[in-house]
Amino acid sequence: MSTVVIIGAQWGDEGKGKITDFLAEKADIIVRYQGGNNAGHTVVVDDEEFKLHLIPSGILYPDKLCAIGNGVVIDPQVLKKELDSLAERGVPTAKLYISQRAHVIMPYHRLMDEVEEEQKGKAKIGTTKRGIGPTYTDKASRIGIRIVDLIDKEEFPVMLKANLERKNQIFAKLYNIKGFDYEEVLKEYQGYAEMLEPMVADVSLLVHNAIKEGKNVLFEGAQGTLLDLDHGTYPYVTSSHPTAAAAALGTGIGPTKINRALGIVKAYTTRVGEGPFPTELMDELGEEIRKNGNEYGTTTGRPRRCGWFDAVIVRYAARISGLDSLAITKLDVLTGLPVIKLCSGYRYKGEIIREFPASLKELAKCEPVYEEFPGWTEDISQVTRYEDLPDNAKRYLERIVELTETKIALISVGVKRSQTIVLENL
Ligand code: 2SA
Ligand code: GDP
Ligand code: MG
Repeated sequence: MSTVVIIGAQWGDEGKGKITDFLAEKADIIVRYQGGNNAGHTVVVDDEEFKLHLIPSGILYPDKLCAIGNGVVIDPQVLKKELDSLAERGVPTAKLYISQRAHVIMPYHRLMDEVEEEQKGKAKIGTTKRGIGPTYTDKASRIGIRIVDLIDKEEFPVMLKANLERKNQIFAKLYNIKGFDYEEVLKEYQGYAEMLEPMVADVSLLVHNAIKEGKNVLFEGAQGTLLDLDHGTYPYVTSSHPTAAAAALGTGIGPTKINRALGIVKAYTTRVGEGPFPTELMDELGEEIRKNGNEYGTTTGRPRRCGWFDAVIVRYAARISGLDSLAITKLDVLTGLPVIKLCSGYRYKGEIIREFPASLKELAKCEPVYEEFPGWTEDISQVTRYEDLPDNAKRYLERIVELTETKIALISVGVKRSQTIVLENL
C-alpha cells in the first residue's frame, strides 16, 4: 500500500470513513490532515456504528497508530468528548498523536461562526457552526493559538488575553453581544492542555520516519473537492483544502512521499449547506434517495440535498487531486430505481462543456446533460465480486469510468467492511 491519500471527490459524505476503515486494516498509520470537527465520518464495525469527527477512522483497530496533523483545527472540547465516548465503548485511544502545530478552536471562533452566518442572512454559507472558518481565519491572520501554545503554561495566558480582548471588542461593537470571561476560558483550556499534553507530538517527523521505514500510511481527507477553499464552489466552501495536495502540507511531508490518491465518490451526489448543485433533484425522487441513503448530516443532522451523479465534477476532482482510482460507494442505494441518470456535461450558451466553471454565475446558467441507464432490482448488498453485479449496474459503472477517465478500485454496497467489492488491491 505504501502511502495513500483518501479524497472526497464530490461535496463530502462520500463514505470516506467507511473506506478509510476498510483500508486501515493494511495501514500502519492513519492521519487526518485538514478540516476539523465539521467532519462526520461513519464507521460500522460488527453492527456497531461510530461517528468520528476529529479522530482518524483507523482508531477502531487497536494496533494502529493515529495522528492529527498540523493542517487540522482542533476543538479540545470535542476531542475530549470523542476520546471519552470511545473509551466508554472500549476502544483504546492511547496510540493517538496530535501535532504541535495544529491550531486550536476557541469558544470565540464558534460564536463568530454563528453570528457571521446570521449576519449573512440569505447569503449564508450553511456552515456546521463549529468555528472552522474563524479558526483558519485567525491562522492566516497570524493571531491563532496552536497546540504548542496551548500547552505552554506561560505563553497561553498571554495569548488568550490578547485574543479575548480583541474578540470581545468585536462582539460588543459589531454585534452588540457579550463576549467571554478570561478567567473562565483560561481555566477550561488549561484543563484541556493537561489532557492533551501526553498526545502532543511532532507529527511531521513521526510520519516521515514511518515512511522511511517503509510503513503504510493512510491520509484521511475530510469534506470533499468541491468544498475546497481554492478549487470548490467559492464562497460556498469550507476553509481548508480537501484535496490531495493538502495531505503533504497538512502533515508536514513532501508531495513526493505520497504514492497514490484514491477518490471516494457516491454513486449519486449529495451536498449539505448552501451553494450550487447542478444535478440536484428538487422533487420526490430526491426525497426517495435521501430516505434510501439515509442522507442526513453526520455532525449536524441536517438533511442532505440529493441529486444524480455528476461526471463533470468527479472528472474535475480527478484532475485537481491526480486521482489514480475511485471507490464508488452507496451503489446499493440506487437499487430499485427504474431509470438512473448520469450527468456527462453541461449545456452552456448552447454548447456542451465538460470542464467545471469557476464563475458561479456561469455555473448557474449550466444545464446538466443527462445520459439515462436502466436500473436493476436485484439486492446487491451481499455481492462481493464485480462479476456478480447486475449487468445494468456494470454498464452504469463502466460509463462512470469512461467519463471521469479514472478506474474503479473499490465498490461499496453497504455500511460494513464486508460489503466491499475489491477490483484492485491498494
Ligand atoms: P464549515 O463548517 O465552515 O466547514 O462549512 C462550510 C461548508 O462546508 C460544508 N461541510 C460539509 N459538507 C459535508 N459534510 C460535512 N460534514 C458533516 C457530515 C456535515 C453535517 O459528515 O455530514 O453534519 O452537516 C461537512 N463539513 C463542512 C458545510 O455544509 C458548508 O457548506
Ligand atoms: P464521510 O464523511 O465521507 O465519511 O461520510 P459520512 O459518514 O458522513 O456519510 C456516509 C454515510 O453512508 C454513512 O452513514 C455510512 O455509514 C454510509 N455508507 C458508506 N458506504 C455505504 C454504502 O456502500 N452503502 C450504504 N447504504 N451506506 C454507506
Ligand atoms: Mg461526513
